[in-house]
Amino acid sequence: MPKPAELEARTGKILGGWLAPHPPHLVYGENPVQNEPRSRGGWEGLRWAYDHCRLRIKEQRPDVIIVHSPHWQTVVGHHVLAVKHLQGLSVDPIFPHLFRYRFNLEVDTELAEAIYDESRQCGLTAKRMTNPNFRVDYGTIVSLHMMNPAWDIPVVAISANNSPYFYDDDIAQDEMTRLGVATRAAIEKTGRRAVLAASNTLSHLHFSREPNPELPEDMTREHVYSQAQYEWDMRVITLMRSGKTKELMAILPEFMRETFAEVKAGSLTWMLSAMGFPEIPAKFYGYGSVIGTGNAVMEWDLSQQAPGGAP
Ligand code: 2X7
Ligand code: FE2
Repeated sequence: MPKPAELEARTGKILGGWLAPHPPHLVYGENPVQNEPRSRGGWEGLRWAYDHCRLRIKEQRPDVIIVHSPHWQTVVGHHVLAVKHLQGLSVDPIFPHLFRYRFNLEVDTELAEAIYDESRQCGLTAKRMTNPNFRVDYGTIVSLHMMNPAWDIPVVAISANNSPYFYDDDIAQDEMTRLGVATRAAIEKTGRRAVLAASNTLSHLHFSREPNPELPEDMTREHVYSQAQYEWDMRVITLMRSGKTKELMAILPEFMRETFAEVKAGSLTWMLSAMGFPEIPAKFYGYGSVIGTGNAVMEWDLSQQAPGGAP
């Protein structure tokens, strides 16, 4: 019979979740060795907001970071990265002059397999991504790099199934809710201490041209797309900051319609569902526009909760 302490040690747990936006501009502004283009900086308000996440990850030392990315779009089912080691060059198709990143990452394949199994048990169409030459999308890489630039913690990446763009919001977000439940079950069964990342921008209308092609990081030209988009972002962030998760979920469809919010891809819904839609205030670390879009770095800290969810 395992002792209670051993059982406790084996019970997985979600330590927290992050709204972790992925404009490639953030990595470009950081000038890491992995990214070829060089910059003079830029978007510091958002980049430095990620310092809080880096610190938390150093303190918490999770076993794994799990990210759901809108830029790994899959038409049939929810795919899970299930190759132990992946490396290659990832290029942003819209901003190749800002993002050409040499990635080199370790995947927690046991957890990936468990997410796949649990997803199927939840009635979802799911697939393991086992191509060893797979080119990881920039959304996954930017969020993970900004959260943990040392890349010394294994990761799992989950695709954004395109259902939100084919079906009514209710049906599609229900898929993401079930994916969240499956993810949580997999974490608990494999005994992982996991941090989650919803790789999402908020309001998503953006300038159709770079304001200064000579200097993309020209911060005199960066601003919110419109007052209306900004006010929507603040409304949504206010609900997150006050722990009004039910109200947040209720206005998401309108938010998506009014601002083309990238949360439509399902990453935020997946993450909140995995965390049991916690009615706790999310911590706000920074907001900034990138080519007009609205982005916030925020944390739902569950580290004080017992395994199973109760605080
Ligand atoms: O993918 C993105 C994004 N979500 C927001 C802003 C700029 C570029 O890429
Ligand atoms: Fe995006």
